[in-house]
Amino acid sequence: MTQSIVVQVGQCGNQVGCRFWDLALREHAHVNKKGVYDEALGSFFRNVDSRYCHPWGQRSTCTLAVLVDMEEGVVNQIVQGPLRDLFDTTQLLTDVSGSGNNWAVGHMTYGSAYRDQIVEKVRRAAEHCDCLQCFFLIHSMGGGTGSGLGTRVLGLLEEEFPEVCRIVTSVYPSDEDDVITSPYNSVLAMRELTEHADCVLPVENQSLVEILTRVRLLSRAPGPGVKADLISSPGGGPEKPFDSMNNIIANLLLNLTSSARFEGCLNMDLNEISMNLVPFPRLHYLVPSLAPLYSLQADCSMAPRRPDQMFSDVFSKDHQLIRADPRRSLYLACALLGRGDLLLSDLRRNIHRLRSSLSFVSWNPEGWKTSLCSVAPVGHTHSLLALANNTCVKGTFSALRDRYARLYRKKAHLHHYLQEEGMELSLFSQASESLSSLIEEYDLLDRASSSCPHDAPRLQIAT
Ligand SMILES: Nc1nc2c(ncn2[C@@H]2O[C@H](COP(=O)(O)OP(=O)(O)O)[C@@H](O)[C@H]2O)c(=O)[nH]1
Ligand SMILES: [Mg+2]
Repeated sequence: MTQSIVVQVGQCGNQVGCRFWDLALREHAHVNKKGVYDEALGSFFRNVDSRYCHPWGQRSTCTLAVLVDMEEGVVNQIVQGPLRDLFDTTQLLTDVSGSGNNWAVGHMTYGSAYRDQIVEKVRRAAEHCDCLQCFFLIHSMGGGTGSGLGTRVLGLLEEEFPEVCRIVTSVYPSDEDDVITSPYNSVLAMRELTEHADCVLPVENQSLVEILTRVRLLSRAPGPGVKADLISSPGGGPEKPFDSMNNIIANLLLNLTSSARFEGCLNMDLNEISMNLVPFPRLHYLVPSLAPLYSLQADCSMAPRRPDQMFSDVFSKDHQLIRADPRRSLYLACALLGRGDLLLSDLRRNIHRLRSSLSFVSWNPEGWKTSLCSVAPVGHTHSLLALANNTCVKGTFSALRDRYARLYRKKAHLHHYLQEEGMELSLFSQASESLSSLIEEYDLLDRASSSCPHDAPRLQIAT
């Protein structure tokens, strides 16, 4: 039995993480009605002697998680809320003043101050594992703690546990983000992700906002309205601003981890994701798309999606969790992770049906990785997650580089960063060069593919 440890850093990381735990417990409670600790829980939870009962019925269960934030508010809410008994209080780490939207404060100042405590907490979580397979880091790119300290934690995980796979869920800021310095924080964090992660699942807040806007339009259509139980905050209570967005990200994580948590006829180990989808070490950004997506939030006056519709959905622009259209760009590889009543024949038929409309690199035309988990998400009969290693991701990166360049040209706000010990101007130029060369690597693949069309007709040789 293998285990994974979730490290959630900063406000966004902790809020998304808690949504994941809440929904994961619901799924386990749905399958295991007795509410006792069972093997399926063992990949992300551990068994503890507890008198308490969690909101969805499980007793004696504690997450394999480390919660880090440099202000207290979010973590305090979690430990006072309905999920409080899920977290071992020795696995929490907070400070009071926060990182002030400054990557350098998180990465350099708090990173140095809390290095040993963080390593100690991760080691303690690792001691509960028979075979530690994977770290899941959850954070945002635009703030200070998740972005700065989160990426410092990523480097520490690599140093201390080099053999354990590091999968990062990174939330990219929207255009109207209220953090003015978010382009700096994101570009500085990008270099760390590119160098130290095995896989990164980028999620753009702007894309989530657009999905939710469409959901709202749909739910105004005749029908009973938005499904309250799926958008409420963890364990009940009033909805908070990011709840609906975090619900989508948590569902991405649920689908991703379902094979590790439940049985299936075609299981995928988490470390197979990077092995199969990442042909070059730096090009490890996997664009996620989910189906059903709209009925996660909207009411089911929307008919459930049939399996073949879901397969079309995950390749459509409207279902991507970043703003991109993978059908118009080049695939290096693609994973399809199905859940519920999907069959192997559904996978095969749909890959066969769709492959001619997608372009794959010429040296990996059959770059598909598939898995099936028999347990569907609660309230659905099936679901599908696609992870695309696709050059379309460079659009998000180019937009970020442009926003960064606008600030950097005027050297605006730089003094806040440079006053932190360990922070140097050269780190800015190295980070922006790293991002530019990443974009260039995707560009090169695109150019190579357009200069050598796979299906170019061959010359007929007269005989
Ligand atoms: N999707 C999502 N984005 C968030 C959440 N909280 C903050 N953000 C975004 O994350 C960025 C700020 O990072 P935050 O996590 O608040 O900062 P930190 O606490 O210093 O890591 C901004 O782009 C926010 O819009 C959240 O719960 N969900
Ligand atoms: Mg914060």
